[in-house]
Amino acid sequence: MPKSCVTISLVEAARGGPFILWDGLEKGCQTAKQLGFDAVEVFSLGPEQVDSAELEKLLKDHELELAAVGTGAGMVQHGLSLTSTCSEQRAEAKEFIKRIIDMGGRFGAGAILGSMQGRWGDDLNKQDALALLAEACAELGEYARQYNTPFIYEHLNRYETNLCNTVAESVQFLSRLGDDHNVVILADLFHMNIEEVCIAEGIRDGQGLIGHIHFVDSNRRPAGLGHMDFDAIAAAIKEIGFEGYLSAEAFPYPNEFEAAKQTIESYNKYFR
Ligand code: LER
Ligand code: MN
Repeated sequence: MPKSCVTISLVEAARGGPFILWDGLEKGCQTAKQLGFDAVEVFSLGPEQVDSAELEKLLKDHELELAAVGTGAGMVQHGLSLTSTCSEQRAEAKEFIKRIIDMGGRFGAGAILGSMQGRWGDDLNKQDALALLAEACAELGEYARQYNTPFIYEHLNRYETNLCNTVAESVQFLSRLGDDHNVVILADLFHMNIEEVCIAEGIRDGQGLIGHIHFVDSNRRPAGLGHMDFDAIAAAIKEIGFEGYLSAEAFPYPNEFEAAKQTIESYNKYFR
């Protein structure tokens, strides 16, 4: 059965972004526990912002797992991209992500590559950009193996990247890495609502490769507050045997607590 998860953002600069809980790790873990979530996903500025001992205690005290950790601050705060045309910048981007893999790894959580994948254009054509991205994903997947966690690749909608926009494109992209890579796909339902012909079909396209899901409605509000057909989506998620996390990456609408509550109610309705 898929597990439930809620996002906690520690990045003030990302205020207004699609994360549910914004009031620190302790308060976030309390709310997650109170509502019965299995796990939290943490979006931080980087490893130095998270005190591992504190996080370990909070997870233990609240009986929560760490589902995944985001790397987006590498782009938002530091402008780092794995497809930069500057090799030093690419190396810096990889190092930043490796430190986040280390941070999540000790809790069994994979790191998510979203906005740090960058985009092609200007001096970089699509094929060369995808080759750079493939090389980086292969290396970061290998690096993550030491923690027995996958590296998590998230394709985004066309307004956020022009590399991969659909599950099928991500599946094709990962085939460049051979059969023995350690990279899984993150299917974010919000991006899929923009890009897929049929969201349920898109989920089926990723059978065996989807390792994480951003559980959210069509308008980035919590699941159930938009026009997604969650009956069909949940059926596809069950059909592919997905047992990872359905992680709520949504606006804190109408407020943080109600957004988390709405999410767990939808999770219980469709997956329990
Ligand atoms: C942003 O739209 C998003 O979905 C994040 O999970 C990726 O950085
Ligand atoms: Mn997402």
